[in-house]
Amino acid sequence: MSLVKRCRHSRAGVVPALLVGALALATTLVGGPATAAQQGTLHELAAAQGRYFGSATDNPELPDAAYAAILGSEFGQITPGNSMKWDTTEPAQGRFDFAKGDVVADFAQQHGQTVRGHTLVWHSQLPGWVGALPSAQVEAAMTNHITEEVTHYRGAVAAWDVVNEPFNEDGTFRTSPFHTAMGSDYIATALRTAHAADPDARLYLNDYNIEGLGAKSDAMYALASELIAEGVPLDGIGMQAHLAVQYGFPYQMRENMRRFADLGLDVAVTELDVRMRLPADAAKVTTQSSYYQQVVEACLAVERCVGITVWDYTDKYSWVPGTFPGEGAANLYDENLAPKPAHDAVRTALGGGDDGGGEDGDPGALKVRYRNSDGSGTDNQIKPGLQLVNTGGTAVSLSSVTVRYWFTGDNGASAYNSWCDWSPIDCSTVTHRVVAVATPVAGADHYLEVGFTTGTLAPGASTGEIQLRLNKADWSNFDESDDYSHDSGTSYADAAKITAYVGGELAWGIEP
Ligand code: 9MR
Repeated sequence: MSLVKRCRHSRAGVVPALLVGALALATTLVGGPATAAQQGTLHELAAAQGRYFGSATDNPELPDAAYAAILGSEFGQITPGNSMKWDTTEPAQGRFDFAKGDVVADFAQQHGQTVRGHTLVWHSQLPGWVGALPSAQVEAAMTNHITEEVTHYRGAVAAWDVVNEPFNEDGTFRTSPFHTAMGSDYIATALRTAHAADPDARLYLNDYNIEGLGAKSDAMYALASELIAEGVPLDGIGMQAHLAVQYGFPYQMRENMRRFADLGLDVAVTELDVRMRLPADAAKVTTQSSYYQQVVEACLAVERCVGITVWDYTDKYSWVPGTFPGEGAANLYDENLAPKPAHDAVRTALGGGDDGGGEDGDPGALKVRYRNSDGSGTDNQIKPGLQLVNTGGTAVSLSSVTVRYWFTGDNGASAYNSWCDWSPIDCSTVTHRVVAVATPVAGADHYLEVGFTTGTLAPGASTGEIQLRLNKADWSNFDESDDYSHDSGTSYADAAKITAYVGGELAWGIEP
């Protein structure tokens, strides 16, 4: 391993205090909240709040230069998704192989990041030889494995998930070769062994579905209380937080974190992602953003919550589609590495400005072009043709964009229908609905809201024409002449009275 132990490089905006042990201590790591709020990376924003913001990564992803650039700059902590697990590090008894884990640790060192080691003792990704051992030999194999791995990464790994996923959903202990051989004592033994190998590493128990109050987190709470009472070296609880929009937000996450903190433990969100059934739509994307935001808010509300790690930052390398067929879109960046609305929600929750896609604090450089495709301004339909153009230098994730065409309903029914008739980006990716303006103004008591379920607009690119149409449910006529966004031009031109938003923030045009 080429790591220079206990010595890390700093990078712009992060002082060298991002050292071993800083996971627990992270206090003022950047110049000041005002600067961070303007321009900070996710990690710098988190660091200004005394937290870290990290991502999982995996060896096959690191040669992807665009991916690695964001991983190395936006995040202050990384977790190897697979390469420190037992099947990789000790595939045959006594034969240790840390080559892949070292690649991740070296990446972290080069980018001034801390490492969460994942994971020492787990029933899964366990090489066959462990399960085949006679019970009487399992404890020695486990303690040897922990000692070798933790010693190897002394000074390079700040915190370890010593035991991963010890519980069943009902709070009973999960069966594993370790539990079979030692009963639940294997957990204390594992923690003591890890502590002996690296007294400076922060030692965690990590599990999923323990984010909210419930039977499983109660079991973790009881175990943690017991271990503390017995003087077992336990520093923190890792809450994986693999959430899904269709299952709701964990019940009272903040309270749950707080009760562990009240035991004197650190809490970390270790594997955050928020999946959904595909295809994504505006409602799911909004729910997802809100879940990400609520996790950040919960962590910031509990002093002992030391940081948040997302389980990789991009849909490009998510574990979700492979495990839950038909689900995905779980991460902060899309498959083209463009930030999604959830990214903006996290930034905002961390106290930063919503940058609407990562462009220097700007909500996004977009413009709307419009032509009137309606031969009559007094019939029962309104037919705007729209084009969205990226005028900036950074890709914009279309799922973070909405557009509003403002008009008046001219009495008649209050219910509307809207249609996308044709677009080269495919109408199935275009969402549209008519929304009543809460406080109507001249020229606008409604707007047609257009959104996108997917897609990325590269710098300079246009969506091409999106042919839209709307009518009242009673098919009564409009008088379009006084509509705020209406223009009689039948060729495409920039339209300042049609507004566009990135991550909910005005990015183009003037509202009525
Ligand atoms: O991200 C990991 C994925 O690449 C592996 O195929 C998978 C195998 O179990 O493990 C994934 O990571 C898991 C983590 O180690 C523990 N919590 C659940 C994670 C997602 O499955």
